[in-house]
Amino acid sequence: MRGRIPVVAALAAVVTVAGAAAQASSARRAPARLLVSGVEYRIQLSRAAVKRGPALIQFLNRGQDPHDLKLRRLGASPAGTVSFPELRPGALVQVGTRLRPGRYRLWCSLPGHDQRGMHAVLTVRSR
Ligand SMILES: [Cu+2]
Repeated sequence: MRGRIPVVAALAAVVTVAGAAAQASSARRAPARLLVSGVEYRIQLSRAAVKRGPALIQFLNRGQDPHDLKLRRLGASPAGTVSFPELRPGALVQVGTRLRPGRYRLWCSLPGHDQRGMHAVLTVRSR
């Protein structure tokens, strides 16, 4: 058993982990939505590009092993990394964040997974 209980939800339900910042501005601007699917050993995005600003990102583990997800703008410091919890197979989590224009790298940080192909790049448009 793990000491930490990840915030996960069944496929039918969604939990927002860190939506406060996104919600504050979503009254002015509807959030971008993105579904990120992880499987051994690939990361698939529902769309290659989203608009800047508030974003709701769902991470779904479609694989047979646990996976997690990290998201960071290219050139940003590690402190700017958005972390999704490690998910069991079939689990889904939703995280609210704000995206600045640029290119973002997404990857699974479990040992060896990034090197085996679990990474992708997302473009965030300025408008
Ligand atoms: Cu993984």
